[in-house]
Amino acid sequence: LDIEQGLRNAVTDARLSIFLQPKYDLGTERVAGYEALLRWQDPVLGTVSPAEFIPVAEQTVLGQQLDRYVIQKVMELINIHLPLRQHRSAGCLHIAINITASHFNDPQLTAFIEENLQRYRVDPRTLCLEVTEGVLMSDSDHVADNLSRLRALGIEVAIDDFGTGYSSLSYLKNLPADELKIDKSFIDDLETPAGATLIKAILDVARVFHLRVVAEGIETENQLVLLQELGCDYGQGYLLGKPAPADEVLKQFEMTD
Ligand code: G
Ligand code: G
Ligand code: MN
Ligand code: NA
Repeated sequence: LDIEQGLRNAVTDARLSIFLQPKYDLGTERVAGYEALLRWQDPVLGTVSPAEFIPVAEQTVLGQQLDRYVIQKVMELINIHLPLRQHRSAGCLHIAINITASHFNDPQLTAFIEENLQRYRVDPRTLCLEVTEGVLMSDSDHVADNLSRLRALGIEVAIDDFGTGYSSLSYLKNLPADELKIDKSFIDDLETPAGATLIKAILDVARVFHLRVVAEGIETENQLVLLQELGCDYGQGYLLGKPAPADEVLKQFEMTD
């Protein structure tokens, strides 16, 4: 049984689940939103990490199916668990979804998202789509069209794994994005002088281009304090919260309505 066949079965047998990891506002130390992370529990293969199966899926039509599965599931979760007032006004909880690079080239992506926004009565401002640098640098018309239509709806776009791709700083100018997520590898180096300087430089550049910054993979108290001192907007990482099953995470919001 290989990953591809296993994944095909998983999609049809609903053995995939959505976990959510909190994103904290480092100024207020409050949860600003969550990132949806796919988990696959297979009876034969055990727990398979998306780091293993996303690259395999991306080679086939499964990549698109997985993205659509996550998009639909997340909207359903918001519909079920988040009180409407939580996703009616800007500045409320954001839920981020990772979108595979190839899927952004799908001319039907925006229409699919719009259908689900309507079906599940989700305010588009609740959603953020995470894409890698390569997507935003693509010269495909479909990519540009999806990006501008999605952002016109009020959906935010975040650049995931920032710093690990092309990273020519000139491309940040006029970039159709709202947020930049600094890859964990840079946060790991934060306690070295060169590492701290690099983060400072990224924060400066982001400010010039009006991009909010998220530090990924914060694992120690010292990293957190340093990032707060540098004025980094948001943070994610095991220190602040590990990914947990979406239903468990979102239960708290139902209660407060
Ligand atoms: O959650 P974890 O650290 O195991 O994720 C590993 C990788 O898989 C990360 O690069 C993450 O962005 C990616 N990933 C997790 N969930 C999804 C998803 O729902 N869709 C896509 N396209 N990638 C995901
Ligand atoms: O590529 P992307 O940034 O979407 O991947 C996020 C991945 O990083 C997820 O698989 C998530 O489980 C993982 N992750 C989140 N926080 C931490 C952390 O503090 N340490 C480590 N090692 N992984 C983390
Ligand atoms: Mn991500
Ligand atoms: Na990332």
